[in-house]
Amino acid sequence: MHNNRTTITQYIIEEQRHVAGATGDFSGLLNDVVTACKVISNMVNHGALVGVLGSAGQENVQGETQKKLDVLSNDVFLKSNEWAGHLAAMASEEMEAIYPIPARYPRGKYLLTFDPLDGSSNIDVNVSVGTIFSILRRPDDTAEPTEQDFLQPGTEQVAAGYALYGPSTMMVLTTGNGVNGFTLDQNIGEFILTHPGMTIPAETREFAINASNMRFWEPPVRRYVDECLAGREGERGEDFNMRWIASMVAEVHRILTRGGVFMYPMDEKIRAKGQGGKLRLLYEANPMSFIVEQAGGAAITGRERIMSLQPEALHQRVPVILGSRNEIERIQGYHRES
Ligand code: AHM
Ligand code: MG
Repeated sequence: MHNNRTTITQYIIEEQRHVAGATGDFSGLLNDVVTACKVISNMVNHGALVGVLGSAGQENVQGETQKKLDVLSNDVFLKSNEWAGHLAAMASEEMEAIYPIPARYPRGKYLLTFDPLDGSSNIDVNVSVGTIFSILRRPDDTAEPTEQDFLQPGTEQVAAGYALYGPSTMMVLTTGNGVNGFTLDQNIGEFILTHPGMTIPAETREFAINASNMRFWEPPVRRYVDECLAGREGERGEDFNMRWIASMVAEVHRILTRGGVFMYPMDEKIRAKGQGGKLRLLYEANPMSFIVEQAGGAAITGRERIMSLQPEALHQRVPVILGSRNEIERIQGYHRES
């Protein structure tokens, strides 16, 4: 029975065969990333179980456990990906500075950025979390890797993906040739291709936004959401459904599965903090935009395409509005009119 199933390893190697001049470096790197996600999946299951069962002193222990899981996941990613010689450096949402590959290992031509445990505030309530990653080519093979090397627009990404630690653990991947989804078979410890050629329906009647920020929203976002909420009686003439998981990986996965719109837009509260948005360009916005666009959707800041932005800093934050193409075009139109 297993012979009829495509494992992620097999998929990665077969993909590589279509790339002229491929050396196996990229396949090796993706395999290491997959291994890291399997280890994190295992840790998350264990951590959530401890959290759910804890009673006395739950808050303290939970607080520490959660923090520990963020740090542990980060460490797993570093350790899994530093040794093989495919990378020159890594950058993570959890680390202030970039992580050049230590001198005891060979250095390769790729750069890896990641958010090791996105939505980690959901851990203590046993709701889905995920890992997001992106692979870039190193612009200059000779010099010591620098932060500047990572400041490439999203259009330069070689691959991006996420692992979703939900009721089942899934890995969703793009190498710029569509989007494929894999489910972890816990019995054999392998991701199996279960969702080939994932596409986002262009039409949707479902949106996701943290509505507690409504009073801070800018007019175009308010206009869009007001119309959705007006439903059948309003301008759209149809009822809309709403979801908010507070776990971007789970939201994007839902959109890849049945369509929808996800928004973490610019608002007055974010602006007052002097930030450019809530979500990080290099670890969250760009990889998710690459996946969403490859699945036929769209991803914008409001006015601009996210993947066209020239990053200015490693931890830069941007507004994110992504999902079903027709709705995103409508929201972009509202921004242009305002
Ligand atoms: P994190 O990287 O610190 O986990 O934050 C990112 C998460 C996203 O997954 C999610 O969309 C968002 O933060 C939720 O924010 P909020 O709690 O404001 O609704
Ligand atoms: Mg995050």
